[in-house]
Amino acid sequence: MVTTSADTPSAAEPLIAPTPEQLQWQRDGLGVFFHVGINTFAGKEWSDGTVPAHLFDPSDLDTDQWVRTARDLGAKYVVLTAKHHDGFCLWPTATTTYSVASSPWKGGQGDVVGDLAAACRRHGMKLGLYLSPWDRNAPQYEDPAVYDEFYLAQLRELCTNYGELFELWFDGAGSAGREYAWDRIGALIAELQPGAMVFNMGPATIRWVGNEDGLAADPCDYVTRSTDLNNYDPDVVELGEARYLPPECDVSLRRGWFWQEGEEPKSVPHLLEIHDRSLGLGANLLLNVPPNREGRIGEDDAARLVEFRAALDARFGRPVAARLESTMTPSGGRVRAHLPGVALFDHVEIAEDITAGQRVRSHRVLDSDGSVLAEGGTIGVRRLHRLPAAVEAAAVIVEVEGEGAALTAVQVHDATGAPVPALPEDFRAPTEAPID
Ligand code: FUL
Repeated sequence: MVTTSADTPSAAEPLIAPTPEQLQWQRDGLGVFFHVGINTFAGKEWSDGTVPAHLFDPSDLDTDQWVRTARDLGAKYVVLTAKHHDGFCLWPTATTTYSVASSPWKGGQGDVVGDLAAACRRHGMKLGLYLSPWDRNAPQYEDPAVYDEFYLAQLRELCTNYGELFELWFDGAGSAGREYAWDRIGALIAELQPGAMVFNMGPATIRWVGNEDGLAADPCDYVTRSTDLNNYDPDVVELGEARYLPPECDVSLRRGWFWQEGEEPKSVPHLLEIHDRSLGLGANLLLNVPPNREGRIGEDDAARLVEFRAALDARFGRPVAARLESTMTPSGGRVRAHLPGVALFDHVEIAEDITAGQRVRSHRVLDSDGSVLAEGGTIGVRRLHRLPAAVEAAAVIVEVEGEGAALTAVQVHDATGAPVPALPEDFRAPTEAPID
């Protein structure tokens, strides 16, 4: 059911355990999004399905370079726009001629999805695919029953021919008011890719965080009764029941999702802020790094990611892990985290045991004198606190509230010398639909 009233997450939600696949996906944390397609060559964010297929002609498409770039950033998975809203397919589908098979690239014999799947296998990277439900090229789109068959056939090709998929991305843009054959889509995924995470629509197992700035909020609840449909319509999808759907924060390295002339990668301080407010709040981060018209990650983007990785390593590359001594009560408790000795630190990272569900509702980090160093709501798979000033101590205390809660790890980081980033004034992505 779709309504336009947001559902506020409640502390009284039932305890729901993640599946092993959800838990793994949450632990993996960081993914890289690749938006590439006919729009890359048309210089558009959205196109309407009429841009001729012959424009798709990358001169040096190199999926190994994409995957190496993602791997070197620390990503555990990648997601490719196999088909965006324009309907152009990056694999030689039997369902339409609007695909790479009608392009001059590799003489019409190429398969971007296949190349990326092979590169992922070579580099130990997990693969996700985005298949836009909204299709502006397929004439069948006007007839839902016919389009459902067409879409299911496309999904079957992707779920059959490219090995194990880690994530299937169903983008709600353009789909306000439209119902798809979610029962059959769910059955097909259960048959062919039962381990894949399903993004935000139909038989979803993960959800969109609700903005395209890459930012989660506190509390970062894993159990919800509703999801936001897309960035352009106010629709909220009511699920009718509480479900375990951890959020994924998506954001582009550049202003647009597709590579566009003249755009620049976000600054390292901006990327660090995104890191702390997505992964650091217990959400996943899917950072879009769009291949250019050569079919490569451009040098400026690749260099920025290397700088970002170096900045992360400078902050979090030398963690000091604590030994935990817990005194728990049924409603929460107190964990004394003993460091191996006196340490200087300015970040504290905490992880909660979420195997049976997310339990911590609020928490405080104290020093041995009882002074509050940091406080917040949820902890979840990971929670990062940036302290206002560096602290020298041999232990910290974490007080938690939440029935049956338990912590699995506390570690501290010394980012001394690494400047604390500030979020740029103009950090927000445009929320209006891109102009064709
Ligand atoms: C949006 C789409 O309309 C954008 O083009 C992009 O694919 C983004 C990830 O999702 O809703």
